[in-house]
Amino acid sequence: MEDKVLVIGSSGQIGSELVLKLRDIYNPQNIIASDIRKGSDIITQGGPFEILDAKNKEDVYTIVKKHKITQVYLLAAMLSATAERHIEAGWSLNMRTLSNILDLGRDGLVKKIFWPSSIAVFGPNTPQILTPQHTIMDPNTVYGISKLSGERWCEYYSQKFNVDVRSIRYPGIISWKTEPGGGTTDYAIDIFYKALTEGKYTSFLNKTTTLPMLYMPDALKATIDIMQAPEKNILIKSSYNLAGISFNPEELAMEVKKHINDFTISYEPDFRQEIADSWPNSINDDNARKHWKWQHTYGIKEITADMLLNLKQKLKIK
Ligand code: AKB
Repeated sequence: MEDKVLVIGSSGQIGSELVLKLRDIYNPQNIIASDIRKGSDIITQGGPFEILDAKNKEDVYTIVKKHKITQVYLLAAMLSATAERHIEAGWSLNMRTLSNILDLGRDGLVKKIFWPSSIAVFGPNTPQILTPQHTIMDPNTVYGISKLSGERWCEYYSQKFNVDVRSIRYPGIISWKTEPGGGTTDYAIDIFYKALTEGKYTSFLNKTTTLPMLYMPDALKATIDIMQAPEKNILIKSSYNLAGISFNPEELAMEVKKHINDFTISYEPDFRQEIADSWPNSINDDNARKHWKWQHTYGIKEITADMLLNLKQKLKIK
C-alpha cells in the first residue's frame, strides 16, 4: 500500500515548500496539505487540502482516518520571537500539536512521524562553538523550552510505545518563497527584501552575532532524507543536531554588497539579541552525517546569489 502523508502547517515557511517537494517525489494525491488557514492556490489546488487546527485532537484523528494517513509531518509551531510575546499561546500550540500527533503513533494510526526541533533547545550555558549532540541544555525562551520538552516526549514515545518519530534540530532556515514569521534568525531573510527594495537594512541583531543557518533546499533534503532512512539508522530518538553554515549579519551584508554595490547595513539590536546570544554559533552534526548520510550543499555565496535572483523575480525588480 502506498503511503499517505499529512503535512500540518502547509501555509508556513517550511510546510508550503515541503508539500510541493513531496508532491514532486510522490503521487500528489497522496500528499494531504493542512493548515489552520487556507494557503496559496498552488498548495490547495495541487492536491488534497484540509483546514485543520492540530491542537484539536478529535479533528486530527478525523482527518487521519478520513485520508488513511500513514505518515505525518508536523510543521505548525510558534517561533522564538513571537512565543516570547504570547507565552501561553506559544506553549499551547507547540505542545498540544505534538502530543496529538505522538498519540496517533501510540494508537497505531500512523507509522512514521516527523517533528522539527530547533537550535533553540540550547541555552546560555551550552558550549557555543560546534555544540555537541549531547551537552548542557538550559533554554531560556518559551520556544526553546517547548522544543526541549518536545524532544523528551519524542524519545519517551519511541521507547515506551515504539513510535517511529524522527526529528532534526533546525537552525535558521533561509528561503524566498514563503516568508517566515516571528523567528530570531529571520534577519537573514529580511536583509534580502530590504536590500532589493530600499538598498539598506537595519539589523535587529548586532554585527557579530554568528548563528547556524541552512538554505531551504538543504532543509527540505534533510527532512525528507531522515524520513526515508531505514528505521535502524535512526539511533537518536530525541532530535538530531544538523548544520549547514554559520555566519553573522556583517558577513551576510558583505556578501550582499558584492551584488548590490551601494547596499548599507546598520544595527539596532532589540529583544531578539538576547535570544540569539543564548544560541550556538555553530553545530556539530557528526551523528546526522554518520547515521543517515546528511550532507549540505549551499554556502553563504550560493545562498546570497540564489536569494537575490529569485526575490528579484518575485518582487518584479529589474
Ligand atoms: C527561530 O528563529 O525561532 C527559528 C529557529 C532557529 O528555530 N528560526
